[in-house]
Amino acid sequence: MEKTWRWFGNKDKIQLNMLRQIGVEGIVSALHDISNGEVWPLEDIQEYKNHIESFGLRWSVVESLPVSEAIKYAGENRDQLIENYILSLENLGKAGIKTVCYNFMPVLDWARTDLYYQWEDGSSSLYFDKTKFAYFEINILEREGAKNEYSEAILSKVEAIQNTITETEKNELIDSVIVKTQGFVNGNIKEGDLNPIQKFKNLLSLYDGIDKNQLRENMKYFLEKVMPVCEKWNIHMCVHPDDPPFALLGLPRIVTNEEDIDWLLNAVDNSHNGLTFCTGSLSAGLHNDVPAMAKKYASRTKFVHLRSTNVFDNGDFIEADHLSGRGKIIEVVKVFQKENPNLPMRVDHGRLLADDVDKGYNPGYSFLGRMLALGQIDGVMATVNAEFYP
Ligand code: DNO
Repeated sequence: MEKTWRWFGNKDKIQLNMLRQIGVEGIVSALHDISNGEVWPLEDIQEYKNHIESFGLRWSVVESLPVSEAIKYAGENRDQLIENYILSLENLGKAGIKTVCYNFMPVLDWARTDLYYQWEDGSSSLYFDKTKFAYFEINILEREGAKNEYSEAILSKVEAIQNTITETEKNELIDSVIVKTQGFVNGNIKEGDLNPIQKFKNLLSLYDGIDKNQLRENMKYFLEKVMPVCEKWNIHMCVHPDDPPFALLGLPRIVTNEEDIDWLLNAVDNSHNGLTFCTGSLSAGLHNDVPAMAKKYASRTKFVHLRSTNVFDNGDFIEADHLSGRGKIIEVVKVFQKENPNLPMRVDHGRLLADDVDKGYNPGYSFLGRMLALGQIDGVMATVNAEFYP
């Protein structure tokens, strides 16, 4: 697979000249300064692409061209927003960029409660603490009905948190769940936004009355509209699985398991309607057998994210070392190296290691942590290649 790296543009603390030295071939990026819903102008795309190429790299994948909330909940202006999306795709096509990653998760792009969960060796990683998340939605968001979705055991722990949590810890939790993990991926809430909780509640209310079937219909509507421009320019739309792949905050989730993926690939049965196969997101659902899914969806997979997780009995999950855990990356690499050795792949989420600390990297996007993972996966790919393509 092509070794790619997610880069957040010139504001990224990791600069392009650092990447070729560690074996990176392609860049995964987006025009992060353009607001969600606006058209990406051809000149801006071209300029960004030239900049990447001047470092001997290529712009392999767009991640993400964000799907505006109103497209997902079918707001009044959805056709205009889809029209803008099509124009952005047209411009990407003209510039020769053919792989576009996006997601169809309502409100929250991805969810973690801890950004610096300490490992025994002093490094840290992202973590999803189910009890803290329950506390967030029950006591901070005060979401109606949230309590009914948790077991007695969790509810009593939530009460214990309520009795001991400090104001600082509370703000940190809000920041982790809806601010720090969202802004840098063009999510709904950014650092510096006033009253993020109220803003978040307003966003949630946009989905009142929208169930799983309705969200599926909205996704189908969107995909059917964008397929013609994708066919024209041979662009692959690659939906990212929901992270984590289970229901949260009472919102519908529609890319969580085989049944969902079968539905979406069949609903718009066009090879340009493809998948971002994210071993990390899928592995956080105990219902998913990741290597089996890789085999099943190999031909519709157009982009790969490699990371892994371990899920605990209490419902928490941690980002595992890339070669261990439920992601079963070694097996997955075998599947994709056989199917399509040119597939763009990026290592996803690394730990914060050694000198990474205090560099101010975006959560999950450390330098040394990802570099270590890329080295590990490079080794796996070389071993698999030696077997398959001697
Ligand atoms: C987080 C990422 C997500 C992902 C988008 C794709 O690290 O996995 O932000 O890029 O959901 O649209």
